[in-house]
Amino acid sequence: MSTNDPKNSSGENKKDKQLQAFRVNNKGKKLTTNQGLRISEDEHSLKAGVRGPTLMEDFHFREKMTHFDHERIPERIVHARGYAAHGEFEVYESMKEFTKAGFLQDPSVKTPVFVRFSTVAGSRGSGDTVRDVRGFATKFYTEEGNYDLVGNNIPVFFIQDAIKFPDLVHAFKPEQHNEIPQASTAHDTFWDFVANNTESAHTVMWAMSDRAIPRSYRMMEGFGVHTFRFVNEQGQARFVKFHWKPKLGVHSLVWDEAQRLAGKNPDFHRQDLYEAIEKGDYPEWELGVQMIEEEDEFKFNFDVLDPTKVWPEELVPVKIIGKMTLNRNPDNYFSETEQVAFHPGHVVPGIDFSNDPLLQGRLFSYTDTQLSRLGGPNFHELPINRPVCPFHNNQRDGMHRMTINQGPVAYHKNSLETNDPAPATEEEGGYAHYQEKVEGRKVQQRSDSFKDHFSQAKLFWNSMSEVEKQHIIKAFRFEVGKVKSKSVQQQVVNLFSHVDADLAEQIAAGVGVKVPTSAQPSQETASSPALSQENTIKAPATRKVAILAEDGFNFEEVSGLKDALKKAGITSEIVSETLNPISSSGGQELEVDQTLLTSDSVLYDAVYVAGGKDSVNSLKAVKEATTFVNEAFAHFKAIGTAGEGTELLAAAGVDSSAAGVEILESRNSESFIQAVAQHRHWARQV
Ligand code: HDE
Repeated sequence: MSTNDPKNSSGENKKDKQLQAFRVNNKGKKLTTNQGLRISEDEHSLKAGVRGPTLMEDFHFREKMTHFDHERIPERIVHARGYAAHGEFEVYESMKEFTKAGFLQDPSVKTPVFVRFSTVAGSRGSGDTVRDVRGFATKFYTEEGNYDLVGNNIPVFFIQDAIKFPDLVHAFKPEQHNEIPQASTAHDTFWDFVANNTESAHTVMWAMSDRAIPRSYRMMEGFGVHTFRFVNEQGQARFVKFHWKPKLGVHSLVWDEAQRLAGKNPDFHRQDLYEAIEKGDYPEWELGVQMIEEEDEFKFNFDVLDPTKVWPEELVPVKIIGKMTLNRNPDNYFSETEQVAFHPGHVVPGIDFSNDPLLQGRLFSYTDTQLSRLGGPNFHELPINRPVCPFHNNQRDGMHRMTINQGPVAYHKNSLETNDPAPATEEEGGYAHYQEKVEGRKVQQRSDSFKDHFSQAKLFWNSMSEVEKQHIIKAFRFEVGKVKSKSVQQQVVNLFSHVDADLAEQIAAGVGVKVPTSAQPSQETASSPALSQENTIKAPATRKVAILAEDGFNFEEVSGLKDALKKAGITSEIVSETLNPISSSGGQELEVDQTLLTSDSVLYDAVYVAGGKDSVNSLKAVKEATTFVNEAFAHFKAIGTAGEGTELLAAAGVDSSAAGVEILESRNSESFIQAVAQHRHWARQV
């Protein structure tokens, strides 16, 4: 039994309780300086005469301004734009057979978590819906210390060795000379990197797929990417990969919509997460693990240490072991979301590393970067970063030290404090690194087993539905089409001609270069159905529908629909020309939530046009209303209407017989709800 009892079945969220000690509420309080002195004047600085100069003596002015002058810290070098939430994790059944990790033993224990989602390339103020990998970093506040699972929403990475990370990031960030473009890989340096670093081919396929434009953080998978190790009480180890599977399924935007959203609402993803949690629609993910026995290390046609490879789920099944629920928004963005510091090296007994060279390099980078970002070595004492178990060691002093360590001794070994704090034995919960046998010459080389860069890029391509393939081709044509160098465009096509002939031809045709005659595409014929989003969960819950209505709408129809949507877990908003309440043909009033100017079809999953002659006639006269419906149709969204509403559809150029366009008979909203649940109606595309 460890000294830190892993059981926390009292039901209280220890992290929440710990944070409570740091929360400050100004309600009903008098204004003071940081020294606690009450302030009598906060509008006028101290001056020599009403029109005279400000006096240095005004300590309140000086303190207020000095603090303001230093209120910014460096943004993260990557993953600068992010958003986070608190929650809990519970394991379904004891994982004792595989790992001794305390938080994976007892289903009655709820482990507090803090999860930060992010984009990678953009700076802190950039848009949410850009084409990019998303970060998915989870801090588990376990009783044995913090465990960080610092993952992404794409299961593979662009490079195989950490030494190349600065090069990769320099290539995808805005270009050196003019800091353009922001939060986008559609430029020369990124594609020059890709073309000349073939190991990136597989991950680039993912980045050009719909995975890189998620509908919501709540609808993304998460992956630990690297291979880690589970180690049990007996010291037996297995290779493990981690997966987060969203209960709402994996869904994406379409590219045109994503670009419009970046202007209409750059906070689209953070607002979606914030509002879902405020409403009580707590997002959930199941934690899954893929495990490979140590003796099977060389049994596969990929190297288990290679971070550019997936372990196809059909070969190595994902065992679902627990569930995470995000149920509380942070109190303060800066204190929590900005100051949280993740590190893939924050592990607990029972979880260990593999020799993946990308992971090994990350183990250095994360503490190092916090030193400049958070200003010194004591960032672990910030409330959001503190473990919920006590911590004791001989590390002292440094910028912003907050603990007061008692006694004269800060060294080991000592006799004055009988060697305290003393290392714990493994039985007492002391972390012991897995004793993997390693022998070798010091070399700067890549293993031959890492050199197949195309088979899994082809596997991914083979696994896509026709629609997903079309999206990938378009994404390549967009991104590579923005590249100015013809030579780089040609090199990109040369590279992807090693993946698939049709893909290479389609990119080449789009960007006006030729496919090399010597191209030899990968011969991989396998596919992995788990990789296609077409096979995901489809459900109506937490979707958002706009109901377009004006004076003269049909009250029974709209109120019946609203009730039915609510029952299905769908939020609806009335969108009208102004914010004045609207009255139905029978004289009943209804509050309006948004106007045709403050909202837009890209902010909703589906649109419904209310019936009622006068209402439809008014809507037909407003350009924003027809655009609303037309765009929803172009973005493959469900569209519903009844009665005269079909006239607005016709005015918007919408084919009423197309997939996902539901003309409701006798007020039965079920078919519309089912159409919303489908997420998008790709039959319109093919
Ligand atoms: Fe990171 N990464 N990374 N990364 N990463 C950072 O740490 C780094 C990699 C990931 O919400 C930085 O605190 C190197 C893979 C996430 O706060 C930095 C390498 C994966 C976040 C860093 C990688 C990730 C980061 C920047 C290659 C998925 C945001 C600020 C060896 C498994 C965490 C910071 C948050 C952040 C380094 C590759 C995920 C510079 C050197 C692979 C989710 O330390």
